[in-house]
Amino acid sequence: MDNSRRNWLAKAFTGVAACAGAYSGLVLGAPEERVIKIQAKRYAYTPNRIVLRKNEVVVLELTALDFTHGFSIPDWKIRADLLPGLAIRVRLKPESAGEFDFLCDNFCGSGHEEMSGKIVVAD
Ligand SMILES: [Cu+2]
Repeated sequence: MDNSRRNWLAKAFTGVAACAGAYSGLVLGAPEERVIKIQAKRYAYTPNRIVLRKNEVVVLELTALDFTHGFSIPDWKIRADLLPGLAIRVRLKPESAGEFDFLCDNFCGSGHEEMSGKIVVAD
């Protein structure tokens, strides 16, 4: 995919996010993006270890089951609130290999501090 097409897709995706599903056909029509579903529930993400390839565009689709958990990747300055029952999509393109922690940054109870996971970016 060339860059202009990729940029177009990025814009289309932003529009979809803003329109709350009104153009859901466009999401389904966006090819080549791997969608990884993650569930958040006191006090864990499932899965909690996600392996990506460098420069791979992926969409994390996060769904909280029981509480408005947070989702934060501090190294990449990315965060989102995960409203219960709503699939929240976070688009990523990791540009360097390594291991990056993600964590819940909305206090959710006694196990909150352990609610975390790891994104492993392979070269
Ligand atoms: Cu939490």
